[in-house]
Amino acid sequence: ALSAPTLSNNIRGCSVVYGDMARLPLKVKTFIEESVVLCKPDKIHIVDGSEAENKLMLKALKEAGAIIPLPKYDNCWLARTNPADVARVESKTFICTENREEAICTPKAGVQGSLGNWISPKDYDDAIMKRFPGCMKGRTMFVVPFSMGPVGSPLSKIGVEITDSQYVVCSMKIMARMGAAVMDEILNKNVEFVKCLHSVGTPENGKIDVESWPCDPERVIILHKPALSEIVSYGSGYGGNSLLGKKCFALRIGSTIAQREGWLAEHMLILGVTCPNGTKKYIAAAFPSACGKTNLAMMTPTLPGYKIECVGDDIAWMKFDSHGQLRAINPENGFFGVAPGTSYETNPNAMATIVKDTLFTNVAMTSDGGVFWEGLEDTLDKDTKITDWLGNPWGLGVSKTPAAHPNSRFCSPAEHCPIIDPCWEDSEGVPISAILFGGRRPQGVPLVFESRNWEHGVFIGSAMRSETTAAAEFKGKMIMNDPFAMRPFFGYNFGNYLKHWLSMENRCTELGGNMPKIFHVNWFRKDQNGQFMWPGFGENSRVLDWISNRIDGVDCFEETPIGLIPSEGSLRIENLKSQINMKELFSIPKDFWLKEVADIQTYFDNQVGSDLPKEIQAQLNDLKTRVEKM
Ligand code: GTP
Ligand code: SPV
Ligand code: MN
Repeated sequence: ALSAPTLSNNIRGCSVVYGDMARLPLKVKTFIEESVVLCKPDKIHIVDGSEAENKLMLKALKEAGAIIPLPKYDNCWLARTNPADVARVESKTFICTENREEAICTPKAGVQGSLGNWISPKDYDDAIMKRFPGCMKGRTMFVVPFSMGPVGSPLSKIGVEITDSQYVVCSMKIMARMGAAVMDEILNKNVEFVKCLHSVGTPENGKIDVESWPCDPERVIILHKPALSEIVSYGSGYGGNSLLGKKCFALRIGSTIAQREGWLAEHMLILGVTCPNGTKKYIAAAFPSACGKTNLAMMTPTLPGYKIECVGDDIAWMKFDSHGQLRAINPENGFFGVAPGTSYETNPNAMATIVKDTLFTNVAMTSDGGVFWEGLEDTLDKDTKITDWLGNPWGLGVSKTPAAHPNSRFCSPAEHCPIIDPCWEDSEGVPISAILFGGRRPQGVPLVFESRNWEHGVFIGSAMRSETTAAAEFKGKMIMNDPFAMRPFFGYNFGNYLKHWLSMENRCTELGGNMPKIFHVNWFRKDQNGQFMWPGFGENSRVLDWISNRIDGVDCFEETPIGLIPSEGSLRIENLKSQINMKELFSIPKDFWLKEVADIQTYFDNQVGSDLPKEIQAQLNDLKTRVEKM
């Protein structure tokens, strides 16, 4: 049942139209008071996370034309954003510290830094005062208590997001544990929480371009102040900009907490792989945005006898336990996955997940009340009409523009995934045996190679590069450095982040544990005709098979200058649907790697400078020597 409306209650003269004032922890009340004074909302709604409340909010969103029902499925909805608000905005994302060096590396003179943006405390305050005063006039302010990680788990962390977007509230219900149980946790245990303030904003001229999706793209800004555990986000309603538990908290603020407390907050999927002999291992993998984490995490293996189970598809919090075993939790509660490319062939488990309780954003719609995007062409029959993500009629083979935005997403509860791991909510986390790095490398980089040791593995993470995708604001395809797939998400100086990663080895050894092995994978190598050389998706189980053997210490590798690759015949390629040129797929062209080494050196010199740990420079020097000897 709904809690009784508490109309007599108000906070700083603003009436609380929903929620229990009596159960409000003092610190939360203070946060609401400050936000009310600043944003001047009409009303306050304290979110309890109940199903009844969720229904009311979805109904209100539907009546406002902000979401469209998808009657083909069960409780599924489509939101169309303002076309100017479709992805994260790295260039407008800032970390605020007293000293610049705490937050970012010092780039070489005359070079634009690309490892995060720093903002001074004064400019931080100014940025807020230029945007927030009165920004919620005419709107309701929602107060969303949420937990990253299961409520009450020792590894979990709590946040309170204040937002003027019902879309955000409904998405947060899927993506995080939220509501009254979390508020009680704050009240009863007096725990600290991350203060998250979000407004979709109001443009300076007061004119909202797209009534159903208010935002202020001109003045969008995403601010983080780790010292005060504070996040302030203005002007965008889109995923990573507005669901503040995700990238802002679990990665940016999270990485600063992790550094302080001696653990790792990473942009990684977590999967369990069971081998034909019944043994099970867990693997974490960092690939840049839209480079295959969700797909690997939910993979249907083609190799007989293998089983994959999903713990998480985007974020891992990892910590060594008292025995020196690295353990990981997925702090999230749902998937905010890339829609295009998801299909019954590539990811049947995702397809089964998204037909219930899912909030889609910027996908295309079918005339029978379903969804459509690039990759689902086979599901269409002749009479189905399609409306593209902008709301215009769209014809297969006729229209020149994509039906769905390339960064369109599904937002679904993790518990609906048919292969969700039985241990996915275990509070102690799952034991991690290997860490994978990877990216979109059309040239030069083999399907898989293993690092020589931990330090070499950390170097491989630091030198990661990948073709840009639609997940960020960059236009056109170019190869960009994306160390640890964390470039947009570092909460502190990348040089110190590397030192933190290097320090993990001592931490583990002192506890008597074994370090996980580190690998690099590349599903995206292309041949001379621009075709992918490796079929990917379920066939990636063949790579996991080799990795699993390596974890078990099987002697199935060959040394190369860049690391260990499968020895002849050790990567199982039987029964592949198409012929693979294994020689090409694993070739390590000397010219390419000489240039790669030079490019990495330039990158380190330009972007990391004196913050680069000497161990990492030494690894690059060694690689250079080995490649030169080829
Ligand atoms: P974020 O949610 O942005 O962090 O992305 P992600 O890393 O989870 O990416 P996701 O798995 O959603 O994949 C993004 C795109 O890569 C989709 O269009 C997929 O179809 C494509 N993709 C994923 N795995 C493979 C693969 O093994 N081979 C090929 N060729 N494409 C893949
Ligand atoms: C990513 O871009 O890495 C995502 C989507 O996972 S968003 O939450 O929008 O950042
Ligand atoms: Mn991501």
